[in-house]
Amino acid sequence: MEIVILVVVIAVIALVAISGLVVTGRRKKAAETQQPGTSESTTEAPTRTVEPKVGEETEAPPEGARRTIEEVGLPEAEEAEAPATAEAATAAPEIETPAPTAGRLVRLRDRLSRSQNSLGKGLLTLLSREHLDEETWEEVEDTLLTADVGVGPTQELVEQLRERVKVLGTRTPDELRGLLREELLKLVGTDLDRTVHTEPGAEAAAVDRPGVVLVVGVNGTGKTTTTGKLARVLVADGKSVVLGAADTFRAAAADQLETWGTRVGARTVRGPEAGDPASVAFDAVKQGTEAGADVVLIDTAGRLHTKTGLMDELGKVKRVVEKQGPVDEVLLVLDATTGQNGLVQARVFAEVVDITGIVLTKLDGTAKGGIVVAVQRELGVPVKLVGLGEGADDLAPFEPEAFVDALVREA
Ligand SMILES: Nc1nc2c(ncn2[C@@H]2O[C@H](COP(=O)(O)OP(=O)(O)O)[C@@H](O)[C@H]2O)c(=O)[nH]1
Ligand SMILES: [Mg+2]
Repeated sequence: MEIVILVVVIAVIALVAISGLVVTGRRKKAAETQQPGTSESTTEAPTRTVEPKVGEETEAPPEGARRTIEEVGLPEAEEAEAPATAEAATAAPEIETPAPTAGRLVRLRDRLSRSQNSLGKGLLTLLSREHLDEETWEEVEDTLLTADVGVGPTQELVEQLRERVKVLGTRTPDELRGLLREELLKLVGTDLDRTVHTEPGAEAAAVDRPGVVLVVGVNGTGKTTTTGKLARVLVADGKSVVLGAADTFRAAAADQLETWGTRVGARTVRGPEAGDPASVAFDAVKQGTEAGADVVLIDTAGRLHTKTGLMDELGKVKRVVEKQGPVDEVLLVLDATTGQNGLVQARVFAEVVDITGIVLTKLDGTAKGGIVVAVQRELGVPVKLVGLGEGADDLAPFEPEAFVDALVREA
């Protein structure tokens, strides 16, 4: 008898629970698309609710939370009713007009010379000494090394200067300035191709695809900022841009990129938090191609926690994108203030992907501009862009002459 009552009670409870699930189930449908599979098994749930915190460097994001390429298509319904579109209907977002890009480095050179002046001034002061003895040359060497020029290039420069100063005999400050300018320019290099390749390669004529740029680098170096600034540069040049938020490690990263995009009217393709970066990158290129965009810029996560993790992820992003066509430019973003550490990072990234250009950020906050020379030597890849501040238009094409002029110009 008691057993019968017990069975009846359990049955009633079960019925109530099931009907409750059905009702709320409908309401939760949208939410469930964001966390696929949470209802299929409760035993696995705890691993899925572990979400990465900002700045956390896990070796591998929780696999369970990842989506496949097909699944990424799902959130479209949510996107349709996203506040951004609703906003657009009520008040068109204000689209900014970025500053022209020509001659930016010259306009921003004050930022550069304020921090770099010590290098040029220091060298000129030393070279103006009446007697250039061994000790002075050592000081010249130290000055260059302190500015992160690197051992090899420093020795070359000192050798050249010694030779030319000897030939010069008497030295006027102007002569010295000219000489130093020439020699520094040789080190920086004037014949490298510093164009950021945002145009699709020749093969694209048949396929009609956008140019694809991949932005890589360690967290905090300025990747997202640079991607945003670059989008502005391209928009200012009359191009249509689609952004890919392949840093899926934290939602804030995609938001940050989207904010940059919205400001210039560029669309941002994003995926679920902790989703597969490669599928977001794939989607961005796909959507960019369908929309007939000129350029797709892909921002990535830079967790340099383990080299293998990075290799797997970044290598995969590139490979997956390449299923639709080549990547036209791989920009490595380096924080100029990190000095030698930046060079170590550069080396690791170069092993993972073929870097085609370097972006040196935060040159406004360091006197170690010599890193331009060192990193080019290290990777055999030119510095193409420099970041000179946090402002939206503080990204400049790297021009060797303007850079060296800023180093040696009279204060
Ligand atoms: N002063 C200065 N700050 C920069 C520059 N580029 C980026 N930043 C700042 O560096 C911080 C990290 O940038 P972010 O783009 O989020 O780095 P990410 O983690 O590589 O994507 C932000 O506070 C940026 O404003 C630059 O050229 N100069
Ligand atoms: Mg970022």
